Amino acid sequence: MTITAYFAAGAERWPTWKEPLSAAFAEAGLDVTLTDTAADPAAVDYIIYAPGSPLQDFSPFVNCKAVLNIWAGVERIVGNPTLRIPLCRMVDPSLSEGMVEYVTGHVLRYHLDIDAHLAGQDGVWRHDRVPPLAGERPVAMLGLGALGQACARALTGLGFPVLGWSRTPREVAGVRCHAGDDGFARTLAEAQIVVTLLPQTPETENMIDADALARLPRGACLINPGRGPLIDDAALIAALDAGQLAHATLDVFREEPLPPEHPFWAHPRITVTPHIAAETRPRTAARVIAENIRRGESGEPFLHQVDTNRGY
Ligand code: NDP
Ligand code: OXD
Repeated sequence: MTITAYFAAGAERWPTWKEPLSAAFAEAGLDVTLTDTAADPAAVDYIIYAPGSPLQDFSPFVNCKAVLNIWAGVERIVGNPTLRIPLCRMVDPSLSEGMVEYVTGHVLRYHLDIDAHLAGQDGVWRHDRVPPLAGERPVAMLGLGALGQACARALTGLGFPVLGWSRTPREVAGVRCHAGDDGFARTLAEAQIVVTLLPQTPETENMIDADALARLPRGACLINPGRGPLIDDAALIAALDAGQLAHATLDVFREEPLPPEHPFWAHPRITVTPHIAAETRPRTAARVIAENIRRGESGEPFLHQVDTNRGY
């Protein structure tokens, strides 16, 4: 019997996703009718979804078996009261690769003091110190999920001592892992560079507040590719202005696009990137969607199913 998959991830994405999805369904041996309209919601077996989609009322999709999100983050759908079927988030190799490149790139930028060298092309030969090696530069990874672990592995591979922090205790080879409130304080106390790869949930909102920033060694740097609300914006600016924090690289914001008048743009010690740390690439992500449909059809558990109580 034909399976119906409704692409509700935005009209602008349909042209680039249609072909990779069809190819992935064929590769998986699935007979899927892929459509970008749902004239008969009761006929839809799976919804392919993205935050910001016009689809907000899931109640007419009475036979739908799962909503398959093409983003890793689910904060804009997880609390939807009409969503009473499994929700799966995106975990795919390209997302992880992109995040690893973004995080290692910005960690190395801070570690090597690249900004100072770019700014110092003035004829002065400043050979006044031996720069530290990676092994002398502890990095904290807040969040040890799919992306946090991939980044932690890449950084340990480069020789950085990595401290990891998660909600539940985790073990990651080569990473000093902590959990809970006490673990948070211990992780921050040593970190010269902090990377936030936590989901946005009621528990993580404003996790990087004045108190957390004060726990860092003076002059630490922050990289946030997680979500904007993880950070208390005013506390961040105050910590930068006071020199407690040396620099911040921010990829995600409470409001996106970040409004032109937002103080982050003009701050001399903030780098803004436009939510590009890790993009979902249709070619690889389509295979994850196909695999989840195959699982749904054969009664196997879905991959990457969101725990709606936990919020991620
Ligand atoms: P995962 O769900 O795999 O991992 C989340 C991690 O955060 C887990 O280790 C989890 O702990 C930890 N965590 C959650 N809540 C808490 C808490 N209250 N206290 C401490 N730790 C907590 O997510 P991913 O790694 O796949 O993605 C992380 C986030 O990255 C996404 O939610 C999204 O917001 C963001 N993202 C950003 C992109 C960009 O381009 N900027 C692209 C893709 C994702 P535990 O291990 O115990 O469950
Ligand atoms: C995601 C993102 O959640 O792009 O996938 O932020």
